Amino acid sequence: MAYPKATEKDIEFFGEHGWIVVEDAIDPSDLGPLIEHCEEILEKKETMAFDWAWQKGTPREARAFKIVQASPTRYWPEINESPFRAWAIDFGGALLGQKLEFWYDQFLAKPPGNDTPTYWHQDEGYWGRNLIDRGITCWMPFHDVDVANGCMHFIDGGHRSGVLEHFLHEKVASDLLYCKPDEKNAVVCPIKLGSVTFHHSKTPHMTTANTTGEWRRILTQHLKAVGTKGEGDHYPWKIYVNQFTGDRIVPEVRK
Ligand SMILES: O=C(O)CCC(=O)C(=O)O
Repeated sequence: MAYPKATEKDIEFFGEHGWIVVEDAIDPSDLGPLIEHCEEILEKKETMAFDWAWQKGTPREARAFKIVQASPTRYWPEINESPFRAWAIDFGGALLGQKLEFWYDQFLAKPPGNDTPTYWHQDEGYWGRNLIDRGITCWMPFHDVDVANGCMHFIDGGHRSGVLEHFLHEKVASDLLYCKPDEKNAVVCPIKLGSVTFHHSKTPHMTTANTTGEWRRILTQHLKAVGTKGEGDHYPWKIYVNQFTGDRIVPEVRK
């Protein structure tokens, strides 16, 4: 199947709302190798992944992996050659009106019966001011998603209201952040396998817990304007937690 081109209507919608659902964008048969690699991450999560919701008071070796977090392309760079990668860069670039490059990806998986949402946040809250209006994320599930297993929610138009204050969660030992947007403009985006969402780096978003009996598995592709430095010039709430070493690092330049 041919991957779609962004239409004028798509570009206009994204500019106004800061997010978009693209239905039937991805040929599910192109996901095979990625899904197999991510199965391996799940099997070896203790050594290959972080727990993005690592609870304080739980030793590193006993992490519950409420949100499995790993970057598959760092382990298998050939994922860069997948059709969904080139497509996301092109489509995302048209939406943002900037030439983009792939930055990094994240496999994010929530176990069956998981009680942990990915709280409201803005990607720029994690990335810092280097990325101001220069980033976009393509969120791609490996199966159908809805509120019951952790689909995407956005604050409609929230990319136009600046970066909100973010907070570290008092019960969480990882770098997980949250902000408190006005939820009256929240939109819920249940989507089918093959569909994706894109969101602007300033759009507040969250995903619900996975209350079903199956793993919730998705890939984020984070894209940035060509030539933009990586993350940096951080906000005061930013920390790094290296779960392979256990190091908790506060960046030097935070203001
Ligand atoms: O899928 C999730 O749980 C969260 C994804 C996310 O926050 C993102 O795509 O930026």
